[in-house]
Amino acid sequence: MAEETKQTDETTPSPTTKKQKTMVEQSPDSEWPAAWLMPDGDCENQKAKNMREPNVPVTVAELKDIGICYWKLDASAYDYPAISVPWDPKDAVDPKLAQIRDDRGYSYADIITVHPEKLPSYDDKVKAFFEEHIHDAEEIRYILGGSGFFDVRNKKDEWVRVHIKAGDLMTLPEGIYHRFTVDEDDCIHAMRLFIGQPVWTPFNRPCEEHESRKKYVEGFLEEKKTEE
Ligand code: KMT
Ligand code: NI
Repeated sequence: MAEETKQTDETTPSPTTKKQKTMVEQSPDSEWPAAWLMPDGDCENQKAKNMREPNVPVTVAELKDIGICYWKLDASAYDYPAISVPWDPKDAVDPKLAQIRDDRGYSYADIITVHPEKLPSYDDKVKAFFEEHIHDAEEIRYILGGSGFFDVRNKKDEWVRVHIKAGDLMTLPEGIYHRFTVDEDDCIHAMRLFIGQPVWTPFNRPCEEHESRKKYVEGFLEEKKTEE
């Protein structure tokens, strides 16, 4: 009994620890970015909105159900470097960002500017970000300026397009199939956070046998057998 009631406040924070007491709550549904289903098949222009006709919005509940987390911050109230550089998350002046960092153990950050004049080999990079892939860690992006689309697969394996912009801090769970593109404004300024040493390696689909994929499928996609 004593074990179970022990205070956990002084343990190392971790996103997988359920009984955190002081976690920053995710933002209310009304603040989440717009999301919609993309048409089936390949898209001609990855930077266009690619909505279905008529549009099929995707709810926050559906996004949460596939493991996405979201916090709205005020990116314009603080200064961040404008170019691609490592950035020490310990330098977070924004108290909300600092708390999310501590809640979730984010120990590394850098800043990336995806823009034709600021990112070498821009077109190739934009194409590469758009390959469907997973990672063996959570993908954490805090958008400081500009905008873009994160596409994630829903439970029916359809593409859900999420339109992210300044102030959006979104996390994609380890093992989820996803891709990214700038929108037609061709500019996004983002902070990439990480727990420990960053490994951005993408594993392109198909990678059903990858441990991270198996863990994701088991945790998020397979029906739980405990209900009945
Ligand atoms: C990614 O993982 O696709 C990126 O880092 C793209 C730029 S950040 C929005
Ligand atoms: Ni990725």
